[in-house]
Amino acid sequence: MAYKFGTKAIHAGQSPDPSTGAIMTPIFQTSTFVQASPGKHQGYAYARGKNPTRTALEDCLAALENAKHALCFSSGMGATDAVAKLLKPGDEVITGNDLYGGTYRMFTKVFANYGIKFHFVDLHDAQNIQNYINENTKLIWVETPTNPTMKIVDITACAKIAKASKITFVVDNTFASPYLQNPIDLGADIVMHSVTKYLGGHSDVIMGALMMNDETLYERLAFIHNSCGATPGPMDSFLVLRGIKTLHLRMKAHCENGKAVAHFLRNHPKVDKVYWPGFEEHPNHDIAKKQMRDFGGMISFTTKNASIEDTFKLASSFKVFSLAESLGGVESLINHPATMTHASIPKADRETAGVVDSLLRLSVGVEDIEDLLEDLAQALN
Ligand code: P1T
Repeated sequence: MAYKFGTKAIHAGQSPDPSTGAIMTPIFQTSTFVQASPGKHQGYAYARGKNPTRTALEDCLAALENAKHALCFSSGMGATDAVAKLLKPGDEVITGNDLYGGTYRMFTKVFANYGIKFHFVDLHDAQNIQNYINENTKLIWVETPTNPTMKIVDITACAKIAKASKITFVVDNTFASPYLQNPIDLGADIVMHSVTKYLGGHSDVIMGALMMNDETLYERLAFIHNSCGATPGPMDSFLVLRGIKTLHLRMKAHCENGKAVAHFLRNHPKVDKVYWPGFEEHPNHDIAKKQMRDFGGMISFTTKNASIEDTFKLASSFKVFSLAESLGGVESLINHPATMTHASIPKADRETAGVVDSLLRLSVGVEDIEDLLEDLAQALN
């Protein structure tokens, strides 16, 4: 039977522990598993490769993204690193020009040194990709909504282009979460998540994940996963399994609060631009409406005539929102992308993507909306 999202979030991959009946998957805090004779074991040999707590989480994550397989990594960057390791010198990658700063840094400062070429392209019109495809193109990497200006990329259109040229197509689905968007259903080959964010949901774990259907791709990535070893421990796997049980409830609240905050900001006299995919005038809003179920709780905004000093002052004047990197937790956060999450991107490239010094990014949490709006009002006053 195909269960709905909330039921999968609570149950997928998990059944009562056969030895005790414990309803929660135990934390298998062990590095190794005893073998009856060499190679004769119950599916688990050494915990870098496989651990039962992690297996339960991987099965749950695969179910949430309507995928056959999932692999969990010790961070989102660990997951991205594994995908990049599918490439070899001479290969080319097409990606967006508005990306999480850490992804940009890994592509330009690590993998470019191994002879891999990256094209950072405006993906407002997915057809733009066509201009950069040649026989060396092996990967298309897309974030949507993008971090931090919430640009929307047409997943179905990218998938068609990728398929026609036999290019592996990856979607970083961190900002949407599987509750709002399922890229594999729209033709993506791999979905990547910073599990640290909405999936974990409680700002207490760093983790990443990849989900996919194709068996060969899964085997190649599972080989890299085990060989290179960026695999998470059982305690973190347990915390995420527990966090995911309320993903659907949290996401509903993030979307509701996000909508209220976005409208509040748009109507505030000191606010200049507001980036939130739910606005009709937001670029590619019609595509967001097609490929997402709601618009989420991530919002960026600029204030009128603000210097960087004014922006720093504003960022530090909140009482409920905390000034911190990261997003997707129950608590509301504010971030200054230009000097925090996106500091590794050269200023000119950053500014082309809209990441100007006066831009602030909000991860709207699930606190009472009246308190969030009051906090915004007092800070902007
Ligand atoms: O932090 P980590 O779990 O390694 O995930 C990296 C990552 C990948 N993709 C996206 C879209 C991300 O936003 C991130 C991490 N981002 C932040 C820490 C941030 O505050 O934007």
